[in-house]
Amino acid sequence: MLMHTAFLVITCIACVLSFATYTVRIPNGENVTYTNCNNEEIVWQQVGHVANEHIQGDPFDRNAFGKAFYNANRAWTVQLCSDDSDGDGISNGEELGFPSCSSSDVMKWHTKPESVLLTKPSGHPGICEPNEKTPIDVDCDFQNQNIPAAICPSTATANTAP
Ligand SMILES: [Ca+2]
Repeated sequence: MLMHTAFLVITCIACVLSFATYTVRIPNGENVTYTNCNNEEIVWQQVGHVANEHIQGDPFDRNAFGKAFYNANRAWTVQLCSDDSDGDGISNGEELGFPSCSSSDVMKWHTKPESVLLTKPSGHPGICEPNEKTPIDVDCDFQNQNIPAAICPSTATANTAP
């Protein structure tokens, strides 16, 4: 039992450390927030995951941005910057406050990050946040169905109605 508990503690510490490592691999990784249904702004440092120790859900489950980041070999790339992983009509770069997705800016960010002027993140790159740019055929409630913190009570009621 003691060995089992020790293993879980070590695994959990390793998990938190790896989240922290990935956070610094994307621009503004420590400054991303999400405004929930109750109009509360939540700091969301494990940007690629659907939850963390402060947000309900499975912290090992990746959101759309987390899956894209994983597929990009866990690196900030021109493609990852340009893509709109959560489908809400705003690119990952725009949501993270990255000035442009040009190869020169992405390269500068890797070699001399302080030389790239980031703005405040405008949204969360892994949560579909409906806005005027969201394509009409995108259903953010459907896109966010695996992200407990992004499911609003009214949506849950609507989904369970006969
Ligand atoms: Ca978003």
